Amino acid sequence: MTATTDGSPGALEPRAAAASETTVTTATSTTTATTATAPTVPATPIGDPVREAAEQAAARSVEYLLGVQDAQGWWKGDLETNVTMDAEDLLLRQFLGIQDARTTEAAGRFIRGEQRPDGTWATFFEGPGELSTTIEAYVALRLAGDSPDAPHMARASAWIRAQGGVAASRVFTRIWLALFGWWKWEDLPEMPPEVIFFPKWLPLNIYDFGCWARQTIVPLTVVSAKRPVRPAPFTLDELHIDPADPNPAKRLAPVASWDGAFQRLDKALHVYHRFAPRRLRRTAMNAAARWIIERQENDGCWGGIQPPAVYSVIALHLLGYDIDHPVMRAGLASLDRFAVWREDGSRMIEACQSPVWDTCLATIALADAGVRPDHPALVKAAEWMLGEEIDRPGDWAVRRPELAPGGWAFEFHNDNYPDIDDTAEVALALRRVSVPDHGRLEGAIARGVRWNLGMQSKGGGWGAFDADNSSPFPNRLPFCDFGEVIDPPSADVTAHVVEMLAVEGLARDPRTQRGIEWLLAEQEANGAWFGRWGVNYVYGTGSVVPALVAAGLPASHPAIRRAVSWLESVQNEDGGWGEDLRSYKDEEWIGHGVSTASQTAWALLALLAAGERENKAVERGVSWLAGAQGADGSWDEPYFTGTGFPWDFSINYHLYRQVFPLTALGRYVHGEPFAASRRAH
Ligand code: R01
Repeated sequence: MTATTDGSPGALEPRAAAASETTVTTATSTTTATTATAPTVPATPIGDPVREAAEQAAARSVEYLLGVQDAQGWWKGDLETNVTMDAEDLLLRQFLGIQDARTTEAAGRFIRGEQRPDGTWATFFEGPGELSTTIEAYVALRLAGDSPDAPHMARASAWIRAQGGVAASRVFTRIWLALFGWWKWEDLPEMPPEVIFFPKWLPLNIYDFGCWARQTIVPLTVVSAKRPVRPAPFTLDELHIDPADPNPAKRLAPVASWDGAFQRLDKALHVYHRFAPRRLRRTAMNAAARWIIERQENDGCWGGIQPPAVYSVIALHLLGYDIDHPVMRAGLASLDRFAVWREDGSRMIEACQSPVWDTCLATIALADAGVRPDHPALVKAAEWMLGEEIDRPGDWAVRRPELAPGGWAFEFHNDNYPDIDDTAEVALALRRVSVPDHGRLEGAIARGVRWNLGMQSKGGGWGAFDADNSSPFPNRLPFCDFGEVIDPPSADVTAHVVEMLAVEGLARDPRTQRGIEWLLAEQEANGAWFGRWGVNYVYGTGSVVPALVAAGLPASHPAIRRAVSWLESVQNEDGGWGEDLRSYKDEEWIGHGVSTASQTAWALLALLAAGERENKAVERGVSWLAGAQGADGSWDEPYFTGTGFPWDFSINYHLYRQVFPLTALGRYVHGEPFAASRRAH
């Protein structure tokens, strides 16, 4: 895929005419690609306009998707999040003294372009202004030279003050400001580097944190112990309600409450900061440095995600690694690879990159659309995925020391953190492809199955990266006021694993059965499942129903019926489905929002799996997808339908709008994958 984005966020305009005005592109590659058997669905009845529209839309989508595959076999859509990525990148460069005019100017252009008329920045399309994001964006623009008196800046600072100013922003934001003396280190929660010595059975040891938080917190313990202050190029009085008293005292919670107890623990840690034995501190910081360096990936990054890379580079720098040290050089070079340079001269930072995830989902979509298992594009994709298998232990082995490796991560480089979701979906994708080296493919799937089985949590569900990562304590720390810091089992990941195990013939295995029980217990009163990594109940339900059916639950099962009724009840007038991100905060929005391509597809996947192919709701959904498709076979989707952390961190995966509709249309036209083998069981 090119390094530019298609992300001109405009309203999603269903292009109703597209399906009828264009006849099927009968380019040779499409014709050969889509020649496939359709064992479960009869041939097109004459004059079935919905089916014809679905076939044409799928054919165009196949063509589009094949056209954006990389020559090496992978797919990767841009991963759009919010401007804190861009702001923190500029703040890092300022802190290290490595700013360059071209980068600053392009990042400033991007940040400016994301500001809304009210002066704020949001964390997702059409979202509300968000205080910490707006502060970080404002500071970054000041670094880029924008005057505090410029109208767009004055609007932002007035809004920031009206929201409580810097004092009301999150811990990460105030840490960034403390690095330049714009906030006092003393006025931040403590996170001592000595936590690195906590044994793995002690509450609040680093392996009790989700891996993304762990990789962020370990370097930040070094930074907050060092309390560095670099001279600020300007003051930021305009971001405080009262610059003379930037941190008005807050009332403590009662001693007998969890909050009160952790607030007092934090006070004790502030005292400890002053009296910590110097040698213990130094040993702890050296241990942290070793921990960080051991986890640096071959490409120089950490965990394939941007925030840990930024903080690791700062921490190592504070411990004496200068800019020219190989570890630092590689780390800084890796940060440049998170940048997407766009056609308008702006530069967007991706929080991470999703090639493995996008490639397995695209492979499944093409296979569902009838592309032959030995089609060169699928073979190439499968061979690339096979090369991405991770064959060594990572942090996950702390909780599962006996388990043999064998899984996939989400990104290009993240060998220390394969995840259960990617492993399940890659196995499902590989199962759809025939490669010349059959044994290699079977071996990789078998190792992935075994690893996923070994990563099951105690209660029967699966988390994303770790087993049994459900401690209640990390969330209580005053330091942890943003996003998720633990990785407990979720319905969407558990569903993907159950589906994969069922397809691998393990539906009757007691471990799969425990996963099914866990899923059934997680269904909410409305009949839907919560979406941890996708927005929201439509994603959860679209993941769970196909899994339960694949595992042998009859479509008549009460849990499936309740899910079907719920989906029917939230379908939009236009025939599509949409669920606003506000559903994470406000029950009114559950199941409701502007129709989007990915969410409409998720609803259809559930309904089709539940045997509802003849349901009018399905016909209307399929028609919506066909009508919303562009002439080039792609869909547009300004709305964010991916979840990093519910509400706090949202993701617009630019390939979701292409792969999920194709899967849904393909299954509508050709029937459910594996339906025949399921009947045979
Ligand atoms: C972040 C942050 O930027 C970030 C970036 C990516 C993720 C988590 C999980 C997966 C894999 C992929 C990416 N799958 C389970 C997803 C499937 C759909 C998470 C966070 C922001 C703030 C902090 C991510 Br603190 C730390 C990291």
